[in-house]
Amino acid sequence: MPEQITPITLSRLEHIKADSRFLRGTIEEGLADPTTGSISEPDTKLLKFHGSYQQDNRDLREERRRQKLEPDYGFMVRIRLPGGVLTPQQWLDLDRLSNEYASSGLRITTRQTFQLHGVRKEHLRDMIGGINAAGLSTLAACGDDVRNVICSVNPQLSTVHAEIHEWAIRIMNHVKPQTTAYRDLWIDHKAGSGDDDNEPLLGKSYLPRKFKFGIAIPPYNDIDVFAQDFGLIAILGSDKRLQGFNLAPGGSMGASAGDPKTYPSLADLIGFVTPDHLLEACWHAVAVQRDFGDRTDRKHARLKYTIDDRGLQWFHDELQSRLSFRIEPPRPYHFEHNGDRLGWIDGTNGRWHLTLQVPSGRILDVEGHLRQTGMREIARVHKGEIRMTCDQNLIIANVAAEDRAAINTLVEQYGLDDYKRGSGLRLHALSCVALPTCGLAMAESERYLPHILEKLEELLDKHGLRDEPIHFRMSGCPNGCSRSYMGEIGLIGRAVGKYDLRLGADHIGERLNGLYKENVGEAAILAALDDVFGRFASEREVDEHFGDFVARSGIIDPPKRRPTVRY
Ligand code: SRM
Ligand code: SF4
Repeated sequence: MPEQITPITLSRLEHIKADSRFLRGTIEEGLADPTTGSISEPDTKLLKFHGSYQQDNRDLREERRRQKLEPDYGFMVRIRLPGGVLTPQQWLDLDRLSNEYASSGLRITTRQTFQLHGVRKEHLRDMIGGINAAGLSTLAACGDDVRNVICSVNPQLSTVHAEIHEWAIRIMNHVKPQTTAYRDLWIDHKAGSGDDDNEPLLGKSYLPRKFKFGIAIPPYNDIDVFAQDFGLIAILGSDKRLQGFNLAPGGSMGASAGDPKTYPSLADLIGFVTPDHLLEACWHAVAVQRDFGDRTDRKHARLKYTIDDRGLQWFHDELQSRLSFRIEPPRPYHFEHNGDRLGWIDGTNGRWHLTLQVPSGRILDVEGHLRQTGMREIARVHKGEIRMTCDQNLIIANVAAEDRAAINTLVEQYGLDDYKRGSGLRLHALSCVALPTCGLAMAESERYLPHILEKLEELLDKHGLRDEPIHFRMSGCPNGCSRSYMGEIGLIGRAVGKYDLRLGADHIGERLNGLYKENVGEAAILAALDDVFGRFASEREVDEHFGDFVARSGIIDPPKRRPTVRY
């Protein structure tokens, strides 16, 4: 009997990618078509690799449908910014581009970079071309490729931070797409044939799904290293010099509502590599996923599923078999927390760094609050750089002592000193974009945050918990873009006005939260938290964090901690 071979049914996107002539498709023609504000559906998939999503204003959908108008199309443009560092001039360039071509200012993302929303099709080239003219890029900010490589923003250890930032850039450059389509389309304004293109790592079908690297510098897990497809933990010696990196594959948050085959997961440790081996390890980690990731079902295509299906040991051995060196056992490290340290910090280089809290990362002038103008004025006088954090905040970094007063004046003048106000929970709150731009949103997030924070602060005041630094993360759907499964309190949108209330993640990014109330509205959320806050206030142990209390007291039985190897 001949052996039966089961044909593999590739997902439709695999065909679109493979036939795209290295991400060209018919984007050039679509941009030139003046009869619509949109591009074709296959091209919208390819456009993501170029750093842009076609969206439409969901607030206007119904009205435009009634008026028989096409949806109010606009494009979101995301910048690739490994390690999240801008010069003041680059800030001013982005600020100008946002005013000329975007609708809602600059939006700092949970991966240390920017999105600009509402760019019209006819301005997409001006926007992406302008970003490139500023010395930045959008290539691989979205799509089935290696996304923006993030790293710890740790001004206190500025020499190590600078070194790690360099590694983030090096990894990004080592694994990014090589297609000439990006230059052809956005800089030279032509389609190009792609005949001479080659993608030595990604191949012509690119990756099965997105792939995320992030580097943490203990004791601060300010990037949520275990939420990365491939987390890297910088290991420093007693002399504070970099020895190498622990490797932590298999994290990611995304899940689909009602589909138990999809779930958030934290990474586990498989070993340690020295700096000279890092790029080789990263390249082959991507290659393993390229070769073994599921190309038939996009909901099952992240590295976590490849690892869960085949085993962590299998992944280690497969990676090892491709490397020219031995992966060493993981080395000890210790994390203390996974949030930003707000306010002024004295750096080791004699310079000062000011971390500003930016609610939902939105830099926009609104009535009574001129954040965008304020940041523009700061960028005009600032001589250091501006760093973005994975908590959607920003750092005015490398300020000379004599320049602090001028920065302080502007911060106060434009009300950018949110970090001095508000509860501990407010200062540790993240929310994803959600409505009206996100096509996947099931509920509000960024727009709902101010309201729910006020309500939660009333409860915190009632229980004497105003200054308690509770990590609160909200997302408008189960994809978890605010890493909401890692909030000590997580709200995850399920329908308009309805959220899953999740509790019990730890304070250092090593344990996910668990479901407490499913698909509930605001009244039920507040009633539940009133009760749990009350118990926390009266029953907590000394210095016990909210998430740990909830887990210890049995209010919730959250998932096990990661990594499974403990130090
Ligand atoms: Fe995300 C899809 C926004 C970080 C998991 N994410 C989206 C899209 C593009 C919606 C879409 O596919 O149509 C959202 C655009 C909204 C809009 O209108 O702008 C979107 N994600 C964001 C941002 C802007 C949230 C924010 O408020 O800051 C973050 C941009 C990061 C960046 O600069 O690259 C963002 N997304 C994340 C993170 C957090 C992280 O990476 O640390 C996650 C969880 C980690 C992970 O990857 O699982 C995340 N986003 C997702 C998923 C779930 C993926 C999955 O494997 O299940 C989707 C849906 C998808 O890809 O199909 C998604
Ligand atoms: Fe959109 Fe969902 Fe991500 Fe929020 S979590 S930005 S609603 S995909």
